Amino acid sequence: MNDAATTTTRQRPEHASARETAALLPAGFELGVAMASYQIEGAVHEGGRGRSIWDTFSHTPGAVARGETGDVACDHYHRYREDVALMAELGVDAYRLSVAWPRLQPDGTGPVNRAGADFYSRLVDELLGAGITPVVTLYHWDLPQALEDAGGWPVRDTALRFADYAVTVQELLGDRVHRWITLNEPYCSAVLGYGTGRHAPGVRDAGRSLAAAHHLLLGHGLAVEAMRGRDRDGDYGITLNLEPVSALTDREEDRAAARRSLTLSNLLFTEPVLAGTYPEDARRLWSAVTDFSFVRDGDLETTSAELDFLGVNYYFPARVRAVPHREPDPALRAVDDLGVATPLLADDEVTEMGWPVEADGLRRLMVWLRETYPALPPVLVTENGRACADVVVDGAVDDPERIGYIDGHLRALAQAAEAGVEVRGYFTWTLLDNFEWAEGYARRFGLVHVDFETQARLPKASFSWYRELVAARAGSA
Ligand code: IFM
Repeated sequence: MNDAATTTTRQRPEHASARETAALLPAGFELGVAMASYQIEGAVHEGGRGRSIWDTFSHTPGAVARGETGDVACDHYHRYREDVALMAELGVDAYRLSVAWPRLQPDGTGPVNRAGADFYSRLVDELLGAGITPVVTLYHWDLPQALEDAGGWPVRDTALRFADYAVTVQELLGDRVHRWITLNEPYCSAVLGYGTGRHAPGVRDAGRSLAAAHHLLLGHGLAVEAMRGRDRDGDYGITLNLEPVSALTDREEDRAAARRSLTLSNLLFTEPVLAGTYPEDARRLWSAVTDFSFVRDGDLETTSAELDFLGVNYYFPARVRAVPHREPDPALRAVDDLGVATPLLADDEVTEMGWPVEADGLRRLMVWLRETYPALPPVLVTENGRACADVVVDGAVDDPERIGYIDGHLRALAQAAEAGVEVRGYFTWTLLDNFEWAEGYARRFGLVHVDFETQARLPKASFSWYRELVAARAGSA
């Protein structure tokens, strides 16, 4: 989000003990970890898996830092037992995993690929055997390449294909999995994938990006309706990456810029999902690039299908000021060229991703959600964590910045709960260092260090801290 240089400090941050933080969490609060298929599985040519847009993109010269790919990643496909054992050692209640669509339907449609189905079935059994609840995300960005070749998310048919795939996964795993997340961060799929080209499939087209956003949410709603029709007792949600947005100054132009920024980062997704409408300024903001004719009668009823929970991923706040558009001609503008900037501030603590750290932003975001959407379903924080410049010294990784980050955000969440937001749980991103998309392997978010040469896993200090937190929260420490 920010282009500024990264300056992670190595001082030990002040943080309370895990026990003190655990005591602040609401009763029944769930603690977990999250990972995603392409970032960890590897084995891209095994078990009949089809090609995804991330296989194509990561093999495109210049697309990913150092030309890195997810071909091997953490080799989780072969080492999942070891990884589940790490989760069991951590003591987490739940694991948020994602299913790779091309492992189950290599071309995005048609019969199930048995070897792919068997892999996820074994993984789910392993989790249940360890007393860990699987929370399954159906789409964490690995669209089958065949569907992209047929037009991808800018095309309405992809939403229908997604709903079919969702039911297929439910038929396979629904006897053991009852908690489902349709999409992870449709903002990234639509805006980074089809708008800025930073992510797969690497398209830069504002109109197609907005159509993709709509069809992603349509696919979400169709999937929820179809899955709920099959299992009324399941829990169905979507994960949105959202930002608490504020203007950097009180100047009218900065406040207007903040509103535009809010529309793109939050409202374009929260309004169709939580209110069954589009943000009031969307049509005006992007009138030069689309007439929104991809929105058909009845679609917004579908996108706003009833949810059992809202998944929220939070990493950083947006402090917005007005700047000139990069492209003067509105018809040629990128989807995110809204005349806004989110600069780093002088006293910002900044992660290895270049993102400013603001734990209280999570509280503000939660309160904003509740105030904006009175019928807000219970919230799960489905991702939150920090990339650090971890180093192995004498066989150990000391990562106090990550501990401080997680601790601070959990405390902010406890405050949001006290302010009346129904927050049910928190999944830290992530268990293993993994493939961080366009940034490759150099950005480490894990509680567990991975040596990508040997695949050795080494729990970091944050792993011990999180284990202590989980045990203290469970009252069993
Ligand atoms: O690694 C990603 C994840 O796949 C989606 N949410 C943000 C994380 C950190 O960038």
